Amino acid sequence: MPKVKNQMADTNSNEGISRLDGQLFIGGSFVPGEGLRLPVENPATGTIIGHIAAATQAEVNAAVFAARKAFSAWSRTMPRTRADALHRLGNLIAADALNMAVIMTTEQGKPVNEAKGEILKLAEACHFYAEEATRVFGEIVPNDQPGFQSLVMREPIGVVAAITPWNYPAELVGWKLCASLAAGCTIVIKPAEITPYTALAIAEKCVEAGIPAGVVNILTGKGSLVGQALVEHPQVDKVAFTGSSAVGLHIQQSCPQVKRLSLELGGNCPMIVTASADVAAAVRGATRRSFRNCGQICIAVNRIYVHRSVYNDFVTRLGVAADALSVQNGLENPGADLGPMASAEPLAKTAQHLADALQKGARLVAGGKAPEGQGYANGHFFRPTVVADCTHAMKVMTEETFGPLVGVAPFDDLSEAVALANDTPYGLASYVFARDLVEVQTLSQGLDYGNVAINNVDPGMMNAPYGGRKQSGIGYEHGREGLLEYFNFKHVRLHHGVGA
Ligand code: TAP
Repeated sequence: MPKVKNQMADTNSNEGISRLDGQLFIGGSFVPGEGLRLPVENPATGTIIGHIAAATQAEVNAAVFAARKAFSAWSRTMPRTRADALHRLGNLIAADALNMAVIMTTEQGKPVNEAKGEILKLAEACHFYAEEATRVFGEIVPNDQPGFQSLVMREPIGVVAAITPWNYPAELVGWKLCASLAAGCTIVIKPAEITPYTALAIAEKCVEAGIPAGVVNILTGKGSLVGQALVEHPQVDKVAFTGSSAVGLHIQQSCPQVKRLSLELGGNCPMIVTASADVAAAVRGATRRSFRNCGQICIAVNRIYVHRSVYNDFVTRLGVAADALSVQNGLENPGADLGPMASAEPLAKTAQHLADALQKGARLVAGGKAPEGQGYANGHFFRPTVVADCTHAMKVMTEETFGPLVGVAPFDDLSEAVALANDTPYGLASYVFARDLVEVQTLSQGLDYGNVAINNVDPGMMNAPYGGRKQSGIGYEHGREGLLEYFNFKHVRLHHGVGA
């Protein structure tokens, strides 16, 4: 029974998971959930690593009640006190980054080194929002009558429900958690069903950091039940959602009360490589941003438009670079380039988009199948794949694949490239490789995206707003703008009579 053997190995390698198994975090305590148990898989081996508790409606109510109760005190703590708590949380997370990374790799698949990098970025987010907490200012607004003064103040919204996907199980929880805590909000988090343990491990750090009971709560279970119950809960004041555009739209349409929503949704991100580009740099950028985390990232490069003068050179080099990437079990090989995909679902979609492209005339340049060998037999592995000579009749160019597949097509003039890049309902991130200043300016103005990265492939940084347009969402994370999503304005118009 090799499966059982594997299962033991997985469990032994990760005590953290058995400690958190079946737990919910409500009102400052870990409690065994009362609902059904749902299995969680290691995507590299196909073995079951544990079971989460599907939170019941009573547990949803208890978590929201705990957050509501904690809000009255937490919202009134001094910003410096909240900042200190966030700094402590960041330090504790950084100090335990490797153990937390192993938990993440076991449930999500990304190699341990990459998972550790994500944990450290979460720690960075804690410190960033800690500092921002002390810099939330109001305004004094000129009045049109003497003797009046108008103050515009910022007050925390209240109880936040955070609903998050599985591709970045620490950062996407953490951005919402840190912004909520900095603003003085309290939070109930519903992580993705397939990556619950990283979120529960973050809750352990909240306890160690001395964050008061009820300020942070974690509920596990299915999005359609537990997530939906939070969306519909009358005591939830804001929903902070990251996930697919389809579920984001459903949340917007099914929310029965007026409440604040921020929606960070899907992408279908283009890269444009012009005639003036540094082709080697463009190939490095495309390789990183198409295949990192197996392409399971909302800002992954899905489609690349290359000027015809450098097209063949670019395609050949990208194929070589993709073939050079290692795909391995990320627990056993912490430094692998790619691990398995997180589950069978995105793997099936990748295979489907590839078949669609090939059937419509695309040329396979690299990858196209799972790696061969016994070590890959039970996991969700796929080689990084490049298809060339693509058109917009193909799904790879028009839909989000969310897998290690990228399509490439040639263009002749810049306006054609901009039109192709903008030919999508999405507007999250776009990429440009060009050295000619006029080309750079034309493209940065013409691309209808919330983020444009030029001669690099890292559009997100903590200091700048990060968000999409069109079907990619509403609202921002990161930067001052990300924090202000967690505040209401209050206008206080005071008649003092002086000078009247
Ligand atoms: P989804 O299927 O949309 O799931 C996201 C979260 O929503 C999960 O926790 C899910 O729970 C929950 N959910 C599902 N149905 C729900 C409902 N009716 N009410 C409330 N919550 C519900 O996305 P995914 O497959 O996990 O993630 C991939 C998608 O996320 C991609 O489209 C990607 O582009 C997008 N994404 C966007 C960003 C940004 S910043 N824009 C970042 C990362 C990912 P279950 O897990 O239990 O289904």
